[in-house]
Amino acid sequence: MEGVDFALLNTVTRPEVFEFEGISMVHYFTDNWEKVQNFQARPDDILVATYPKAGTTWVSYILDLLYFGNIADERQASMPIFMRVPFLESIFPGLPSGVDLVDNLPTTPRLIKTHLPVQLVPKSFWEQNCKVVYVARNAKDNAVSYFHFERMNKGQPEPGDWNNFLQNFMEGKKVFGPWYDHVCGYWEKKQTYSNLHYMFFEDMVEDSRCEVERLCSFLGLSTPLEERERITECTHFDKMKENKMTNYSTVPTMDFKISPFMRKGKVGDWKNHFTVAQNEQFDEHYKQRMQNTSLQFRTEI
Ligand code: PPS
Repeated sequence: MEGVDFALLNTVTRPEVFEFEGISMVHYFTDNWEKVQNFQARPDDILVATYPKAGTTWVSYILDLLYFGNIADERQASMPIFMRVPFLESIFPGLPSGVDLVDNLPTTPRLIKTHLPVQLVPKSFWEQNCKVVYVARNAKDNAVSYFHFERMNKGQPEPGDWNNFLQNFMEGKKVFGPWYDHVCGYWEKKQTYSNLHYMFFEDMVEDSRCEVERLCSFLGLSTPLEERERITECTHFDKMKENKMTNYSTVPTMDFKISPFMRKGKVGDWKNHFTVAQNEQFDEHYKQRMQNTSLQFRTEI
């Protein structure tokens, strides 16, 4: 992989969590802060924003194929998704920073990933009226996926055991802050910023064909039906799990023996993790945290 120093990337160690700009963060997402905040977006940039583990990679790959699927070069075969859709605020040893990757993207539009909560997104995205695709996932499955990701990824803080993780998740102490504020923040933004397309992971699992069509309509693309069908197939969980360019198997900080990046891709896996007591406590807390929003999630389909 061009621009990647695997020996250095292998030196990544589990970071400590600290309070930063009002949310929990680790230094891999704050060390480049000035450049991130001063990032100059272009009007045709497309921002894929999510809370971690909500379906970022899935939607990033759909967008990549919609825009660049027909380019007959080595890109699809040799450039992993995290290089094609750079993670703006990231700065890991051995990898170019997200900002540098975006600045060196050879293609237009630039597809850019962020996990920043809405209030920390660099201002230029709003000033340039960029299109923003936000993907949200129900809190219970999102928490389970995040827990397994922290277990397998040295670039993440120690998750503790499941109960410990869940308490921290509810208290908003996970990296990128409280899930509740993240999903509600973008939902509020959508009310005044019309270039924001709000999607749900559950809708994608239920009917990804329809979600691809909605994405095209938001993006103003007239992608033919056969091409949309092909993209829907290529981005199926099983295909993406097999595909080295989308399954993160090239990233040495991740230990797939502990848990693969493409783990289950399901709605409702939380039922295999939450005890009855945890579920009751979570539901009660959720009601309070989400009482002032019209945003609704499905925890099963
Ligand atoms: S990250 O690290 O924040 O960018 O992770 P992210 O891509 O947002 O989320 C990873 C979870 O999304 C699932 N996934 C999919 N599910 C269904 N279909 C497809 N095509 C797909 N691609 C990714 C992935 O398996 C993770 O969820 P879990 O529940 O852990 O399996």
